[in-house]
Amino acid sequence: MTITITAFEKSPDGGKGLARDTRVRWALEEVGQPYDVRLVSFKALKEPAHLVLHPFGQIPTYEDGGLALFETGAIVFHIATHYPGLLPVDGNARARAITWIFAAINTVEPPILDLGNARMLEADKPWSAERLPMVMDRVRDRLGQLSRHMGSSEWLEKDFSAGDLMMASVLLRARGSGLLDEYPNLAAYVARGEARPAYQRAFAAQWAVNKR
Ligand code: GTB
Repeated sequence: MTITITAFEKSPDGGKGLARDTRVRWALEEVGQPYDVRLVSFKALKEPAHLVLHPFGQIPTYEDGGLALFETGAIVFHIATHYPGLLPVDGNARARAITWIFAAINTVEPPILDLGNARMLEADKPWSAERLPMVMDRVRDRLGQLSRHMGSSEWLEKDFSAGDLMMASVLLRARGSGLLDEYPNLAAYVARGEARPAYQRAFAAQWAVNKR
């Protein structure tokens, strides 16, 4: 049975790879698992056939035989625990890598998402100009902490892991604001992720669907 994921029929980012199917594609490419993609319109996301798979009416979902998953953290964790290549075998190193998956989605992603909303959805509000610097500073707080922690390290732990895949995917969303480039070691870290052949294949696959 081939794994099937869902992705936007037409991603609003026009193929920049920022929609969350890219991180799932990347994980599957890293572990060498072939997959099919079912493209879904915004309308279909909220229809019963999709809501059965994803109660919040979003992409991506992941189906493999009788298993259906949603939430990229859970999907990438599942892929990483099911197939070799994305988590260390040693117990402590494995637990640390898993910790970084959670750190990426629970601690680093929320302020970056808030900034995206502030820039895209709230820009026309009368209070937007007053709020935006505060939202940007919250992102800077997190990026600064991560930047100091990483120093000149290549990856978050010794070897590339699912934790790096999630962290780099989350940080990519901060690039458009210019904030990522304020932290050259983080910008270089993300670029190292993007240079991986598995990421390149994942990006190309979503680009083929969404290019503008
Ligand atoms: N926590 C969930 C997860 O990690 O899986 C969040 C999933 C999610 O937000 N999915 C978005 C979605 O389906 C797509 S990725 N939204 C439709 C809806 O909620 O109705 C978010 C996204 C959208 C657009 C851009 N972009 O244009 O740059 C980037 C990211």
